[in-house]
Amino acid sequence: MSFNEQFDQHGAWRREFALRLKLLSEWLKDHDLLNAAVEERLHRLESQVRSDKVMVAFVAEFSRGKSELINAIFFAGYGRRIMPASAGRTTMCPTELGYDADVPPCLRLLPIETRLQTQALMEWRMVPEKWTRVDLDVNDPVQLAQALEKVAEVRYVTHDEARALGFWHDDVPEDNPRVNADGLVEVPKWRHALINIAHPLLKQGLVILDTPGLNAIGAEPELTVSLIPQAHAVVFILAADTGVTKSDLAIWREHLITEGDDNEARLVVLNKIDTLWDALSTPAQMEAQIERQRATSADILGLPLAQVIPVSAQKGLVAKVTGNDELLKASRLPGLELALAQGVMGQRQKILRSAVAGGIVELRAEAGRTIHIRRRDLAEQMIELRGLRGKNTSVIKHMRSRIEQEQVDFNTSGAKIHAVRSIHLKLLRDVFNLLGTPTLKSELAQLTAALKEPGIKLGIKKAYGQTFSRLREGLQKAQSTSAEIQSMLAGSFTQLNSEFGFSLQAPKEPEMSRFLQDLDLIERSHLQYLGVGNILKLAQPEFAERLVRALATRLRVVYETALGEVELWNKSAASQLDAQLKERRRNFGRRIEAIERIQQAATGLDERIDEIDKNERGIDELDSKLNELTARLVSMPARRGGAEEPADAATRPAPLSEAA
Ligand SMILES: Nc1nc2c(ncn2[C@@H]2O[C@H](COP(=O)(O)OP(=O)(O)OP(=O)(O)O)[C@@H](O)[C@H]2O)c(=O)[nH]1
Ligand SMILES: [Mg+2]
Repeated sequence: MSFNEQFDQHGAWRREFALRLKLLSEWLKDHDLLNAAVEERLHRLESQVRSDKVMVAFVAEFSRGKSELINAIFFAGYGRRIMPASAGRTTMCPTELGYDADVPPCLRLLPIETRLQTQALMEWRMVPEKWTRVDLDVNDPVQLAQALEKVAEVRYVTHDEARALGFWHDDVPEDNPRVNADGLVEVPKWRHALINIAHPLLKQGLVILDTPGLNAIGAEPELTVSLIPQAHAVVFILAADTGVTKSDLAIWREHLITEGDDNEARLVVLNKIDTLWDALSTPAQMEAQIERQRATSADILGLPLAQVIPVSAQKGLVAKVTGNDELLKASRLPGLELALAQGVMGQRQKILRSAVAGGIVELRAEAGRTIHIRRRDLAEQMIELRGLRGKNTSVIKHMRSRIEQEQVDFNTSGAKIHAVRSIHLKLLRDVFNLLGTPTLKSELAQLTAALKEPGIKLGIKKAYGQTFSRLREGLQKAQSTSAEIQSMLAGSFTQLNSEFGFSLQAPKEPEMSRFLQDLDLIERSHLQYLGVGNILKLAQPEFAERLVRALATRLRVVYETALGEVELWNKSAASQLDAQLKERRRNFGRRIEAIERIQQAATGLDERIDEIDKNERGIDELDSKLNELTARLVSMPARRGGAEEPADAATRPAPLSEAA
């Protein structure tokens, strides 16, 4: 299966999931099972699946064929070359291709001068008016390709300007860009490009990142510290004829290997194998040559052989455009697509599916609890009413006053429940503080100040280390406070359960270890970036600030996610209480109403018992329907599934209409 097919399939799965989730939510609403926690959970699942993005980054020295490979894999359908690809330096700025339904098809370009300001790239994304916009006509491949030529545009500036923009370093002259006859330095005209087109794969959440060669990557710290580390897959490209050169190795070290990472999501492409095709050699000789280059490259980069894939991007593109199957086979492009589809994408999809399955299980438990209370209430009423059989009016009257007394007692116990809530909220506020924006802001202000200190170059690791260890401490504190809240809740829930016959269950507190891991990864990418020569740039005004702002945008995402989980946890606990209180109040109402009817007519009792009997059966049906609807969401297989899922007719979900 090609990358495109695998992605299509994933898209189909997501659409089906969204539909089924909507049906489930309507069904829950119809049966009054939609409490705040369930609603929040549904909302999260929906947005998790809808907004799931998969970013594949193409990184390499200039002219290795990144853009050509993107054309060959994703855009051959346009019948021509779409991304500019030519000899020498072509792509001058990082270029992200994706799809956002709220924006018309366009190319947006952020001027390079924005680098003179401290805002992080992520922050510029929120300021659309600073970007130059070019509308794109997706039905006109010629216009499309012409417009995209802009990512190759350059400007000529003085040495001072080049220095200020971060492209000129007196201490590392070999990395400096070209100077023209007038003594002006060639720099990219744009800092970043965003292409928004409704390409079928992009519509399904694929984001492609094309990057420029060495110097230009180094000039944008966010590429190293944010964009590339966050990509779900990185394709690193070498030329088959040269193998791993010194500058290839520099890029690999600076951007692609992460200490402690298994580098599983890295694919190395040995491109341009057609340059080894030679009429005087036998196919076996050519094959042996390719295999040799492959083995050497894998060895130098420290990767398993299977992660190094030889292709010819250019011949692959030509073959697809002209429909030449033989050439396509010779280009070996399908082999790369397979590796991308099964390895990287397959992995990513598995993660999403298992996360979603976990959410569904929680949702089932939350909705199931309400069903459980209803069933218990019915059982109690049944006992109560059976006990009234054959009893005289005074017994019935007595029963009524007992229920009313119980109701009064229950209402006054509201104070106890209120007390539980308020202690809970107080502790929760501590957790919110630990994870809130002001805490993060003050930490990062300290780091900026430390980095700006003269002579920091040697102490930089320490400055980062201190900041990160404080951040870690904060997360650990949040974890222990959450554990405290959890055990407090568990205690008071047990008490309420025995006192009022509730079935409250304190939900497990969120696990902070995932966020601690995120911190590690972020710290590593920063240290790695600073470790490879870029430390010199710290001498530059604003560089430290820019770096910390890039750090802040990444950390913010981690903290917001953590905070979101704490909120969900809180909602789950609070809404359980609310739901049980509500059901109990309703139950009192029903019991009194039943007694009233019995008091009025002699036949009332048997009718009521029958009714409860019927209601109990209704509850059983409700429960099994809930099981069915949630189980279907969890076990929904991928059509013609990935290797791990069965996809035969028997396990395939029934048509959607049946679920209604
Ligand atoms: N023979 C041959 N040439 C290729 C192949 N892939 C790319 N090229 C050529 O190599 C040149 C560079 O390709 P690009 O796609 O522009 O390379 P890039 O890595 O994007 O380079 P920058 O944008 O400058 O960073 C172009 O002339 C391509 O046509 C290939 O498989 N075989
Ligand atoms: Mg390019």
